[in-house]
Order: sequence, then C-alpha cells, then structure tokens
Amino acid sequence: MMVNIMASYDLTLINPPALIERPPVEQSGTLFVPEKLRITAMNPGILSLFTYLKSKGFSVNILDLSLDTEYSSMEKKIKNIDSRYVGISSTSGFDYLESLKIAEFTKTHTNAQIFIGGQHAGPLGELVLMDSQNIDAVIKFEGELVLEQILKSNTDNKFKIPGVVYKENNKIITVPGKSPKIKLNDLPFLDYSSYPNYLKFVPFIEESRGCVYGCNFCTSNTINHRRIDMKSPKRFLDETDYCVSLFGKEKAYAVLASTYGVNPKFGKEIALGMKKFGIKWNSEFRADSEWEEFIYELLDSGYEVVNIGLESGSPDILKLMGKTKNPYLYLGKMRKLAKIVSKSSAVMRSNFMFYIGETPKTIQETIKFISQTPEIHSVQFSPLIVFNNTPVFNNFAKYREEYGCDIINTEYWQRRHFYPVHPSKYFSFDEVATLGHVLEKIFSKEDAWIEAAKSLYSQENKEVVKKIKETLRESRFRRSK
Ligand code: B12
Repeated sequence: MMVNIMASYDLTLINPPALIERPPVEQSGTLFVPEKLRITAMNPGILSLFTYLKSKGFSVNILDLSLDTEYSSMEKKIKNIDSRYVGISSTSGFDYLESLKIAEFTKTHTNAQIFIGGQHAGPLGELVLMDSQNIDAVIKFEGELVLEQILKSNTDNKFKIPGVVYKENNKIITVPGKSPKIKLNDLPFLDYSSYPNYLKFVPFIEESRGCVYGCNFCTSNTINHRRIDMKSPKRFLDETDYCVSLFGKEKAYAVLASTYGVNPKFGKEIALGMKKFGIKWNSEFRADSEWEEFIYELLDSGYEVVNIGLESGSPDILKLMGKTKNPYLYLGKMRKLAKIVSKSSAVMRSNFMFYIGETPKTIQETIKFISQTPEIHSVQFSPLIVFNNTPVFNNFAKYREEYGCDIINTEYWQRRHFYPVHPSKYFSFDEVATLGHVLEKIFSKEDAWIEAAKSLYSQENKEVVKKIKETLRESRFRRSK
C-alpha cells in the first residue's frame, strides 16, 4: 500500500482506553478497576517514541484516547487524523480489544499505514495480524530505533527489520532476531509538555528498562530480550529536575523500573539526589535485591510507598513461580525490609498472587507470613493472569495435569489473549478472588492501601485526587461499586 506523502504528520501515536469492554468476572487484585473510575495515565512508551522521533526531525503527534468511554467518540477523533503512519500502543490485555477497534477506525477513515506495539501487543506478534486485517505491522520489542528506520525508508522493504511482523502477499512474516536497542542515556529528556493534558497525569520517569529476572508468569523480560539498561544517576536526576520544573512539587512521581536499584550504587546515588527536590515518589523493587545498600537514603528522600511484588509466603509456590531459588532467604529479607520501612513514614505494600498449585497449606503459609509480619501495611491479592508466550502459558498442559489448574478460556479472554486462572483442583478463580478481597481488607490499613493504589488515576489537582481516593475507599472497603 502507498503511504500518503501529503499528510500533515509523519506519525500519530495513539494511547487506547482500557476496558471499554468490561470483563465478565469478579474484579480483584490487578484486575480491579472500580466501575466509576478510569485508568488515567500517560503512556510512557508513546512519550519516549514521540520524544526520540521528534529529535530526529520527524513530525509526530499524540492522540490520547484513554479517557474515552465509548467507541463512537473515539471514531470521531480518529476521523481527523492526517498522518502517513499511525502507531497504537497496547500496554496490557486490558486495552487490546480497544486497540484493535482503533485500528479498524483508522483503516476506515484514513490512508495511514498502521503499526502496533507495546508490552501486550508486541509479544503477541503474529497473533495480532491474525486478529486484525487492519494492522500492517507489529513491532515486537522497543520501538524507537525501529520506527526511525521505518519512517526514514522509502522502499517496500521498510518492515524487514529484526523483531517486526508484517504481511507480504497475504502471508505473515516475522523477521527473526533482536531489534536494535536504544541506550537510555542517549534519549533526550522526555517531552512531557507535548503530551495532551500532561498535567492531568502522574509524572513518569524511567530509571531502567527491562528485567533480568525470569519469573515464569511475567512478560517484563520479553520486551528487552532479558536485558536491562539503566540511566546514569546524573542523567536520571537531571531529567527529574526538568520534570519537576514542569509538574511541580505537589504530585507523586512514579519512577519506572521493573526493579529499582539493580545497580545498588546507582540506587543510592539517585535516592540521595531525589531528596533535594522535596517531592514524593515511588518505584518498585524486589525483596531479594540489594536494597540494604540504599534503603535508608531512599526512606529519607520522599519515597512514599515501598512496593514489593512478593507474590507468595509459601516456599513451594515461590519456587514454582521461578521467583527465587532460595525462598527462605527471600522471605527473611522481606521481613527485615518491612521492619526497617515501618520505622519511616513510608507505606509498606506487598503484592501477592494466587498461583498455580495453591493448596490449603500454601495459602495458610502466605496468611501466616503476613500475620507474622505486621509491619506490612497494605496487601494486594491478584489471581494469576496468564499472558501469551510466558513459560507458564507454554507449560500449561503439564501444570493442568499436575495441579488441576485451568485457564478461563471464554471468548472474551481469548479475544484479549489474557487469561485468568482457576489455580488448582482446590480453588476456583472466583474463590480466590473473594478470598483476595477479604485478605486485603483484613491486612491493609485503608489509607495505606489507597495511597498505594492511586497511581493508576488522575492527579490533576488536589480535589480530583481526593475524589479518587474516596471512590477507591468506597468501592474497596465499603462494598459499593
Ligand atoms: C508504567 C506501567 C503502567 C502505567 C502506564 C500504562 C501505559 N499506558 O503505558 C499504568 C500504571 C497506568 C499501568 C496500568 C496497567 N498495567 Co502496567 N505497567 C507499567 C510498567 C511498570 C512500565 C511500562 C513502561 O511504561 N515502561 C517504559 C516504556 C518506555 O516502555 P514500554 O511501555 O515497553 O514502551 C516501549 C515498547 O513497548 C514499544 N512500544 C510501546 N508502545 C508502542 C507503540 C508502537 C506503535 C510501537 C511501534 C512500539 C511501542 O516502544 C516503547 C519504547 O521502546 C510495566 C512493567 C514494566 N516494568 O515494564 C507494567 C505492565 C506493562 N502493566 C501491566 C498490567 C497488567 C497493567 C494493568 C492491567 C494493571 C492494573 N490493573 O492496574 C493496567 C492496564 C493499563 C492499560 N492501559 O491497559 C503488565 C502487562 C502484561 C500484559 N501482557 O498484559 C506489565 C508488563 C506488568 C507485568 N509484568 O505484569 N501500567
């Protein structure tokens, strides 16, 4: 297909809304978004692509549809697109159907060629092109250098780049190999103020990209081929300084990392540097990372929620998850961490998952762990969601035989390629969802739970934040929707 060379823009990047089509199951843990709230976050992937491509001289704009609640309003906005290319970013299974709808509207109303990428659509690869006739290519991994190459190219070969999936004569072709990877230190500072309504959102700053761990349920290591790239502390702090000059000191800043401080020296230097900004900020790290090297500096720097994906208190389940080979050391480090955090003003939050193979004994071990670690102020319990191409997805038949687990394989989830799970012969999805609700209420202090949950939603001003917190409190702790 010919691209429209007369178009006003080279590329329009689109952030889809999540969950226009709501799931037909009880929402809990990571699946929990109250009826009255919408996820309101800028899309950092899109912002990074935008910033980089603009710095290379391309004309790019961003269409953020995350607050749209109906397909009809999205269609109206998409009709106005005047670009050679349109790139859609699908972060999670929650926005995938909505992304496909955006592709359909774009194909109907414009002449743009359409790509899709992001942490959900990327790893799906060929499946996306089987799901949609409207998408021309899937970019499986990081997008900056790949999009630059595509936008520069005038030939029909423009998609022949490692990590790109495209159609040729109705055949789906995946170009093998790892896509070129940008160095985070070489990226210009994110161009936040070009993001539509940027002051509505939680400011995001990337500390690192990628994950070196290999948890069997997670996709975080796929997008970067299990490599990690970290910004130098100086680069990170300079960018934060710039970001604070735009967003001010009232907002809570989210520092993006699969594991903050993988290089603990960097973790310490960044924490020391953050103090001078006088802001509140958060990130995530693992219980068994080298947090001893930076924890006191972190707690003295405005760090407000220590968010740990502990996942389980059961040694057997932790091993099955591939979370750690040494569960006793891992759980011991979590206890130590919680004790230290409890002496600060930060919230100690721990996330748990009901995993494949849970038995009454493993659940009891997790409950016992939390009871015996009262310094944990807030817990979140999620049922396992199985993502395409993760080890747990690929080995599911074996697990089914061994543990009696099953995926909820209805049309809704098949279309999203995102499967909730009945964890074992002992527990159904609904049972663990209900149990998760109860455990969250028993073991969380309300304010701490809400503080930790608020980063998914708008931070436009104090009034908005207050209202969101009230809605979260009502829907989580007062049994209203
Ligand atoms: C920040 C973040 C969020 C933010 C912002 C989301 C957003 N719109 O980007 C918030 C808090 C809102 C959020 C919400 C959720 N998230 Co989230 N989130 C993350 C996190 C921590 C970082 C992602 C990130 O921004 N990285 C930095 C940017 C620069 O990287 P990137 O997004 O990968 O973008 C690059 C490439 O993917 C690619 N790319 C991205 N878009 C596009 C588009 C095109 C056209 C191209 C070519 C390339 C491209 O190029 C980018 C630059 O190289 C990841 C985990 C992690 N550590 O990576 C989870 C993660 C993406 N989230 C996840 C989930 C499950 C959710 C929620 C469902 C959880 C919930 N209930 O709260 C919701 C759903 C949101 C939605 N819109 O669907 C899962 C997704 C798994 C899956 N396959 O579905 C992840 C992987 C965490 C995990 N391991 O489980 N999330």
